[in-house]
Amino acid sequence: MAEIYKKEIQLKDYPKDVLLNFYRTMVKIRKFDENLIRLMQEGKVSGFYHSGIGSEGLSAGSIRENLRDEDYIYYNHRGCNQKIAKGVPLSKIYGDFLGTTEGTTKGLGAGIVHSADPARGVMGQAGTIGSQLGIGIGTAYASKFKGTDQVTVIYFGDGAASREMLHGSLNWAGLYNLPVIYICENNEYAISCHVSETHAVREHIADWAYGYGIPNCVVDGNDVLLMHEATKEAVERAKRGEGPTFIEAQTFRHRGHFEGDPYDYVDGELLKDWKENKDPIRNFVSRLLLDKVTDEQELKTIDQEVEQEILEAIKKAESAPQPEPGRIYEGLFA
Ligand SMILES: Cc1ncc(C[n+]2csc(CCOP(=O)(O)OP(=O)(O)O)c2C)c(N)n1
Repeated sequence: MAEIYKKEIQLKDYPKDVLLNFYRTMVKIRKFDENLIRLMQEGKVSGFYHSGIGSEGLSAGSIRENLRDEDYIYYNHRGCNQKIAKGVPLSKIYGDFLGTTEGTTKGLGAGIVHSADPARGVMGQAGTIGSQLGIGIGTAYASKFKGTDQVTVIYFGDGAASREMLHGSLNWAGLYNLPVIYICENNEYAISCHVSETHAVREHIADWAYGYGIPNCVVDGNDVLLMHEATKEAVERAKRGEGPTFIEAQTFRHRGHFEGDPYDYVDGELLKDWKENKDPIRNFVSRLLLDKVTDEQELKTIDQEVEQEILEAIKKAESAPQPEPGRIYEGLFA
């Protein structure tokens, strides 16, 4: 059944700029999120927001050094992490939340689940949990049909994995040997239901892939480099024409299901342990400093640069106009 992905990783095997790029991406994701929550508290952004704080390593590691603009991703509803790692400009993501014309949807106010940036391979999500498992098969099939080396990566949660769409998707991917990578962001909870309450699978969610003949593994999703290595192998396999891979990445969310969820169904000590001992950014910093790849001053400079970039992005998004009423008819075919 599913193996736990293990690999001895030496920091010296990576160029310094790549390592710092992983750090910068994770910090960008976290600060984006913190600032969006601030905008919500200031009453500038309304609606549900599903924070991705705690899972930055998973997205930065799998996407940053592995995927090109022409590779496709389907994000999940905690997917600002993935959009940022794929390079969608921050002002465009903020613009979607603020409902201004700077957004990827040019003012339709898409929020987290309906923004898309096809030029960067960000194909969006879908209205219901797990639907992306079905539509992602479309781009994967198209790449195979056209003979390109484009890879499709589909992100989804443990809750989404309990839906039937996963099985139809895996069957097609296995049957047609499609260049698709499944990344299950297993943060243990679907709203307030623990994964053990929603899955009949024997041990790991990745075990299901085994039944469809798809190579699979379970990986520590909070270790940015392990995540990078596991996904890199999957991308190479897909490009060699060897078909799909299923990666179950283990992580935990630091905040409730959505902003406003009291999150009282999780034991306080357990949450404290994830925050203090398994935080992807904190642990990566310790490693970088221990191996003397960088120093605190250099990391602080990156933090300040990212903070500045965030504030400029918010300003750009906020100062863009609201759409004209005619926007609603653009791109409408009926
Ligand atoms: C078909 C469907 N059922 C229920 C919902 C409501 N819903 C939104 S998020 C969510 C939980 C998803 O859990 P998971 O996939 O584990 O992702 P996580 O929130 O843990 O990141 C549910 C049930 C929905 N959007 N679509």
